[in-house]
Amino acid sequence: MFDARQVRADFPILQREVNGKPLVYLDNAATSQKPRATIDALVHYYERSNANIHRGIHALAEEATSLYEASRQAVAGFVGAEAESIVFVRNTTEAINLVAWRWARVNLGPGDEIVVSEAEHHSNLVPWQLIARENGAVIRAIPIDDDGLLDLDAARRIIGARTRLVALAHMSNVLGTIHPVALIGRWAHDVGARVLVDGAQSVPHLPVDVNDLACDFLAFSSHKMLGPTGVGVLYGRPELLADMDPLYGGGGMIDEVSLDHSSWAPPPERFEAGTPNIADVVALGAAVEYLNGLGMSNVHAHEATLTDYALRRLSQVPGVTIYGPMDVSKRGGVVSFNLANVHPHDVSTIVDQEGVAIRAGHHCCQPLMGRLGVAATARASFYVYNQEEDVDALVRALGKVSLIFGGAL
Ligand code: C6P
Repeated sequence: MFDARQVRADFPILQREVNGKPLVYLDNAATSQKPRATIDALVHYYERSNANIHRGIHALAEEATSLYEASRQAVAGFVGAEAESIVFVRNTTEAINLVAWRWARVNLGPGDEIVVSEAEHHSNLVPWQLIARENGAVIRAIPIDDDGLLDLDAARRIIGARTRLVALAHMSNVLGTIHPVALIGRWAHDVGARVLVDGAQSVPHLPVDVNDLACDFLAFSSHKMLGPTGVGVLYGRPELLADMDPLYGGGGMIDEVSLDHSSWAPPPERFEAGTPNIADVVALGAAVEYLNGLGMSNVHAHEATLTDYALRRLSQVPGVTIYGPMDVSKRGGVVSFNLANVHPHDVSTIVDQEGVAIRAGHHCCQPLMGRLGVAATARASFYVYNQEEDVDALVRALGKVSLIFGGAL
């Protein structure tokens, strides 16, 4: 197990103050902070190796190309995949949209069903709605129960002969629930459907292997896993990617072009038209190495311990409602809560004055908010550099909320 205090020292931003208080960063589900290793890789790339890739044959171009492709190898290894099945895009949202427009739009017709859950992020719902409008597909949602777990009996009933795609978040960005995507994926495969896993919240925090999940597509974002913004990853089963047309046309994605016809390069280049985000992809490779150094099982274990502590401490706050399962074996390090009669934006603003950064809002999950019967929640989310004292700082800051709102709680 690593020492979170030592890890914290690797993150320059965590040494700063906010509102005159030491920064306590608990908004990791939105984006993580970056270790010196990621920042150095970015700076080093621009200072030493900057050139366009897959084009020139001068030394610098070849160096930049091999750094970019080494990062693809590292990312592939991180999720148990081959490099050819890793496509670099901008973020999880773009990865899911790529599958929507170039797989679902082509392969689904009227009445074909796309199964999601009630707890999906808009990025794993709105793209399917757009596609359904085009091709008449139907979206069905697996409900969640009062503990924030997927209703597996309902899932069993909903997944059937009409199901062509099951698209599920591996871990909820609101409830923290880790969904049994491998099990549900097997049910989907049994009826001949494809499986897309939204790994935006799981890949940064748990060991994830596409072979164990047996998924057809996996989407995740660099910026939530210690890497830079502007890079997302789509893993796709090689035979599925090979069957898909590109989303964008241009340089770098073709085999041959004439004035009236073009043929495509094989994946992954087929899906990476134009000059990609080379520097940020290279720095993502450094972030992946950093996480490998910590060990993903250790990352998960650290967050489970911290989440258990947070659930116990937060439960003692007067007027609190915590959403999602209380059993840490069923969840990751995301804890949503509300204080009675206080808007979560007020909670967030007041704790921010104490240097504690949390998120408040609907977290891009409006259908889930409807299911929970709230407009918004406050949310604390943890990562490798957080410690029990960060939870203590949050609980102390919530005490200030109680003082200000006094009788309302
Ligand atoms: N959730 C949060 O604060 P992008 O923005 O494309 O990198 O990731 C989208 C996304 C998709 N799925 C899940 C489960 C997510 O949590 C997110 C991003 C952030 O919860 C920003 S809304």
